[in-house]
Amino acid sequence: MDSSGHGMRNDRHEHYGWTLERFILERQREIPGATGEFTQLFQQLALAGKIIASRVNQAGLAGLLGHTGKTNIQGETVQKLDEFANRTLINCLEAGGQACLMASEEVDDPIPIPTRYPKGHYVLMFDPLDGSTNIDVNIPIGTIYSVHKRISDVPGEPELRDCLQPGKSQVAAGYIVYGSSTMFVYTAGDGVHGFTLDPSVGEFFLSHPDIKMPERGKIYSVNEGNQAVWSSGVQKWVDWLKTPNKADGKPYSGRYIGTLVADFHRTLLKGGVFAYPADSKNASGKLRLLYEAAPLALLAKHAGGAASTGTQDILDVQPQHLHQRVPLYLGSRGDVADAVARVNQS
Ligand code: AFP
Repeated sequence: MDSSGHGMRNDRHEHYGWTLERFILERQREIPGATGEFTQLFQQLALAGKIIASRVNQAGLAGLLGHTGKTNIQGETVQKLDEFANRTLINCLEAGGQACLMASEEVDDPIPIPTRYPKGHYVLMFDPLDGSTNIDVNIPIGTIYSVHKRISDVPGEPELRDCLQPGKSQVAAGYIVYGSSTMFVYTAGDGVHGFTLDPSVGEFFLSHPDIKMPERGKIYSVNEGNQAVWSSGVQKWVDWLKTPNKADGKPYSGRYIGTLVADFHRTLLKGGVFAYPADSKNASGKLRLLYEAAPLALLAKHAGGAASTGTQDILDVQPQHLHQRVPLYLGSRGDVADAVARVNQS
């Protein structure tokens, strides 16, 4: 029996047949009073992921490359696949009866559930297609999602404050990465688990149970094109990472994909540190708290890693508005601790 208590050994053959749905269902059965609503929410998320993966794979053939001509609330160009992914997530989740409110990187305000559908307890926030500037060049992209329980009174309409909860209140979070294979990774507070899509069967199968991030890694991931606008603390930290003065006499290796999901997926499996620091042009960095930093911080925490703004645990940050940005240092616990100590030195 492994640490999950589910009688599964860390042996891929032992997992064969364990779909995402079965895995979540079995875990929910162990929770007294669980209604199945959470399992159904994840079925809908997985369905959206499969539809988006299928379109991503065919994008060059289906006329889905390129932009729509619109700009989103972030001032970024909306790609055709951004719009498709956003619509797919809303369509799959609004009718299920598990969500009461949604929010998306692509939509200015919270997205209500149409009155014709029942409302559940969950608040779902997502970045429908992270890394969209990489779509046209066939580099991995992803979907990030964050799940909270509503805090406003029932009955009554859900409110903005249901979205503006700190990361530590998330009941689940995860991502879907559309890479050389499509993977669905999630945590509901009991470990971090990864599932790989078998496109011939159309199911996500358990492939990476109970992922643990190494305590330290050998890779740093940051956009060094921003060096001129970094604080001297950030510059010195990155210089230190590149200096061969570590215990093994080697510098860290640099890897930067420019899709947060893909850079995080590598960091989760191999360890190291990803950063998008504040800089003199963007006092809060670039990445969004609610549907980028906070969900990945929850995954990092439950895999043994850490996430910080440089001065505060990401999971403790109280959001003030929906599309708030936040500086981010994310990854192996030891590497994030080094980053926090060094970027704060003058
Ligand atoms: P896009 O979705 O606009 O490509 O932005 C991706 C992203 O939000 C995140 O996925 C990357 O880590 C980060 O921005 C890359 O930003 P830079 O291009 O400034 O390095």
